[in-house]
Amino acid sequence: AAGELARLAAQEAGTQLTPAPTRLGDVVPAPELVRPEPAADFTLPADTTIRVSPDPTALAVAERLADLLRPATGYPLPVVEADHPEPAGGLALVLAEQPALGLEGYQLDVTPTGVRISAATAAGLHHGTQTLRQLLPAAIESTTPVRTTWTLPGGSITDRPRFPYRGAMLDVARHFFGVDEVLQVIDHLARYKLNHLHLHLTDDQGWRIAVESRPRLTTIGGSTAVGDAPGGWYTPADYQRIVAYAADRHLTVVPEIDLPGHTNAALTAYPELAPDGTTPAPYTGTDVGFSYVDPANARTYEFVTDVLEEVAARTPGPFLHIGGDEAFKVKGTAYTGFVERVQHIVAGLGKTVVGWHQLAPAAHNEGRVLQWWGTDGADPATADAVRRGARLILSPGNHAYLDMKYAPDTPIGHDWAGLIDVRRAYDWDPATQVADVPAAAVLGVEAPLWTESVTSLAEVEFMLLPRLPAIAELGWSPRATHDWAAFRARLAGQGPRWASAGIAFHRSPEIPWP
Ligand code: TNX
Repeated sequence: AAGELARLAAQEAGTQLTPAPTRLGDVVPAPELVRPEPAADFTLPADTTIRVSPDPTALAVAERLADLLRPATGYPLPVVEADHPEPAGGLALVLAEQPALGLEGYQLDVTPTGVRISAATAAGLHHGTQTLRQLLPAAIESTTPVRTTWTLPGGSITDRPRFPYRGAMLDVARHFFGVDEVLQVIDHLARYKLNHLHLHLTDDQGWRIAVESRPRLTTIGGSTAVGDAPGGWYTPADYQRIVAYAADRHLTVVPEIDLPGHTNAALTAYPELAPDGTTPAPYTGTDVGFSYVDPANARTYEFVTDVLEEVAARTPGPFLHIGGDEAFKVKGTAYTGFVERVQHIVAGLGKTVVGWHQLAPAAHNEGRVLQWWGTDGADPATADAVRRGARLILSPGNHAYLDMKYAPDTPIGHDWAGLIDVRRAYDWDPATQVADVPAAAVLGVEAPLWTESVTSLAEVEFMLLPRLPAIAELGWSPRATHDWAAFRARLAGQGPRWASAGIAFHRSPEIPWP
């Protein structure tokens, strides 16, 4: 009680007690190699500078780092270019050849003279800055100045990802999320070193991306959402803002145009593509599998080409996702024939096709990627597609689906794939999830958030946190670090960070939150 009184008194006096520094290994996702040096802690002085290699992409990482650290520290943190940046009592971001670190790895050293992050790429530097952020006290996430000592634990981290593709999906079709909300979601992904944002842009309940050659897709198809929720869509400038903001945080946007099913919104706008040519009623319920564009109509392929051409032209990343799920009314060769034509259109636009694993029976197309959302790893059709050359993104419904409820009393979400609390999200291995698929065919992991019942950014955050870091860790950390007891202890340390940032999260009873 006396200690508590002293703490309150100190708070009232406008000072805060010095927090114990975070331990060097307390990072999510777990780094590959951590070597603590207990005598080498470093405290940021108020006149800290960020020295950075003279390269525009490295400079952008330094500016983002300054943006992250300025609000809570209140320090000016000038960014200074230097040919051979050294910490010199502050922070240094060094771009230099380091073959062992690959395309996204980094080396971070905390010594009494400062913090040095080096990497061969700006992406590596960026991931290193996300580690640096987690090594500072949780108050660093505050949006207003906090008076404390900003101490980092001494030692070295050498780190690089296990898988090249680490993503999350946001369904902006069932409920619409505006640009500013998407940008905040991107921030959460970047924290945990994810590098892809998959946007589910079209579905029965709404079409969310403007296509200039087909304006009614958004003016009509974009006006609805689940229930009475407001519609909405991204103009080319909106989409450009999302893509650029993501790129600044080393995330690639993967746009999905879901075909041939999940197309009721498109058919309300262009009924000539409907199998019977009649205009369907707008759909604001949550059933799936009833709508489809007519695979036997030549105009369908003109439509698909027009749409994919514009989306491809506005998307700098390599991937175009064509959906392909739950087209229950397009069966057999009608389905595979449609998919093969669309895969061909995507290839012609210079993009790599991604689709849900229902695409598996269609012929292989150079580079194609299947997103597996099954719950039973015995899936001969997917294994066969992999033998024919497909690569996989793993989104097992019973582990990685962020729209599943945590527990029976979770107020929003589904439970068709089971309840998913943190341990269930964490306890699987992407390399062995689908039988008869070699680990080398696994491109990585993705955590999808479907939004039939998710209506606001606060609800998105509640479903993302704390499960997203579990999926992120499976995608980034070497399997040798996989350990539930250690993970739950490290994850617990993220709670105060989200609290400092004002982010609502699910206080899972599985995690020993401080
Ligand atoms: C299945 S998973 C769907 C979505 C739903 C989701 C709800 C997949 C490729 N399709 O249309 O939103 O279940 O969990």
